Amino acid sequence: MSKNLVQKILHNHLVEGKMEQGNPIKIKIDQTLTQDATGTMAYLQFETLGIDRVRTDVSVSYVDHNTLQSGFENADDHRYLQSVAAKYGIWFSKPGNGICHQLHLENFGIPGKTMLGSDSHTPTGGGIGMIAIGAGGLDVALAMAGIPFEMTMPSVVKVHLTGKLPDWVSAKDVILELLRRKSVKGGVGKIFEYSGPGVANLSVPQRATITNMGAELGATTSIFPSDEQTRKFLQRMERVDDYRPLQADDDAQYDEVVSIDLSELEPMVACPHSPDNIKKVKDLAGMKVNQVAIGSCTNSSYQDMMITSKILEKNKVHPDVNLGISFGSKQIMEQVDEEGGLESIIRAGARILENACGPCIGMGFSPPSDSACLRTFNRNFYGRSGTKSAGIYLVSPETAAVSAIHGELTDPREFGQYTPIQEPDTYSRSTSLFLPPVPEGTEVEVIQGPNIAPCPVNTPFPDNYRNEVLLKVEDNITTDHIMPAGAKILPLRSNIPKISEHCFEVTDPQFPARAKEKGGGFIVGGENYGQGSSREHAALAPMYLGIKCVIARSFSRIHLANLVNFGILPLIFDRSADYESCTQGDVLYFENIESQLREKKVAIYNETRDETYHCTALLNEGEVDIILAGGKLNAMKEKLK
Ligand code: MIC
Ligand code: SF4
Repeated sequence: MSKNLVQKILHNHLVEGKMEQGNPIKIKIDQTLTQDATGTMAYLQFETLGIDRVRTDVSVSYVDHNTLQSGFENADDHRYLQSVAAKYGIWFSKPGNGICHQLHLENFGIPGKTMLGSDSHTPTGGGIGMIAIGAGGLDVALAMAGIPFEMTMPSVVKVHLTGKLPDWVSAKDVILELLRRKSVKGGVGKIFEYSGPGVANLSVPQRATITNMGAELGATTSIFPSDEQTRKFLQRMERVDDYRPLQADDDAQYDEVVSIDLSELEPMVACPHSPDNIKKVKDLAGMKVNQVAIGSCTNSSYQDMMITSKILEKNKVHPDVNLGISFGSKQIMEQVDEEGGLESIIRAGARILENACGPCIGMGFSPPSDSACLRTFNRNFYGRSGTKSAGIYLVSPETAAVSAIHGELTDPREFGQYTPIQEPDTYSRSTSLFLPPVPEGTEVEVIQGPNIAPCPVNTPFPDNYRNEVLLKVEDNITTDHIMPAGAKILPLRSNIPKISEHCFEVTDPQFPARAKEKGGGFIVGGENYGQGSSREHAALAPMYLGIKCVIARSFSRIHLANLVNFGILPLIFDRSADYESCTQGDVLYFENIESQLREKKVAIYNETRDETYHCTALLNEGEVDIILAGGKLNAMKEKLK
């Protein structure tokens, strides 16, 4: 039977289950990726599994999120990560080397392989023809131990590309157009597979920009075929042996088709505070801009940086603008320098930031109050930049650089002659900040500093439970609302008791105190609850504060899995009216949870309003066992017994 590309790769990796949409399947994972902000918890959990060495083809631990080291906390995390990597046969990428997704694409990505990463933008690997999926740290820890990854078989959307991008229109504009059409929840339960004659006109880094930001659609992942562009990319990286061509069969079937004519696209902008709040740049042109940031895992490739450099050449950054540039990798920085591009950037008055996530996760470079800030990043959630009153606008590097010169949002097509960027035949391979796995059998001591607390474990789920609704929130609540990041909170990622004090800080700073006073309780959420990052801290912190159940109108994929992993019951209201009626402070009650969960239906009684809410538990048998055991680690230990 003919297959699409997703089906081909999943079929090659299928361990259990039937590949029919909505079915639970288990797949073999070839590669894993972690970053420092999720990595410490992932490795603490991995260590409890008692495995001597990772059981993947390749596992890489990157340090890119928290590189400020404003106290001992991060430096200790990095030392712990380095020692764990050495002990268990994992590659280690030192701080300063670059951003995990860009680095992985350049150094490890292989068409046709599967990858699980403890970061929601892991689908960047889809740019090189991988099935690359973001997940919580625990799932990545299990994958490193060789345990297949379980997921619900997604539907496959064909994105049929025709035409060629016009000058000044960028890969970023392709994904912004898709976000305009589909919204931040339009991709939940789906994989986006790109095809059509337009694909050949996009380079691997351009494709990676598109698959990276597929995460903003809520998609499980996105993927491009592997073709001549892929071969050229791998050749430039001196890895041509990793190339293999991969295409869908001609008569492959899809669940849905979307068509985009690249030649009709225009420069786009995602307005505050959501990546799907899309307008055309020309319709907002003239808006005063105070800060511009170019970089992040979405737009920090050689092409992105060189076009920035060409635009800045012989120009000056506007006096009212601060322009910050972060290169995706040390290799890209060196290559841009070799081509003379760094000089133009520096002379124009840009600030060169570290090769790391930096401002994308609020690690410095926060914009001023009430300002408008252009960023080539992927997320503009409320408060994420560190300045609640600032408006973050997501744009392409072309739009960002031209606007930085003008001091106002400018359609880059007005800039003049477009200089196409030619990639070098080979990159000056820069690998000095990569530490390869040490040979098996080498004695390595794992060093754990005082900020690194053990990962807390939940208690078995109660059969009957009565407590208050501690918080009710609206639609599209992000993990940045639930467990904010930024320079003050991120250093606490290895310490759940401490970081829990900041849970829901953006929405309701009293939440942690209230949760402690009431001994836990319920959270009520709207649609797409927990969208955004893969951070399992958004489940771990509520768990630590005693939350037993989140009842929402719908959930994002990764957060739902993280809630289950840590023994918090996710339930979906059957009727929207019940969400409307249920109020913060109401007392809720359920009983006989095990038998109700086995039926996938749970009745919640609201004592305060004398109402019964009928809810659905989207959990398979294995997941019910996990909830009842108080989380995945407990359930695994039960099984091992
Ligand atoms: C993000 O972009 O939100 C992050 C920070 O990279 C997160 C991971 C984290 O919170 O550590 C993600 O995307 O998963
Ligand atoms: Fe880093 Fe931002 Fe990419 Fe997350 S989205 S991995 S914070 S650059």
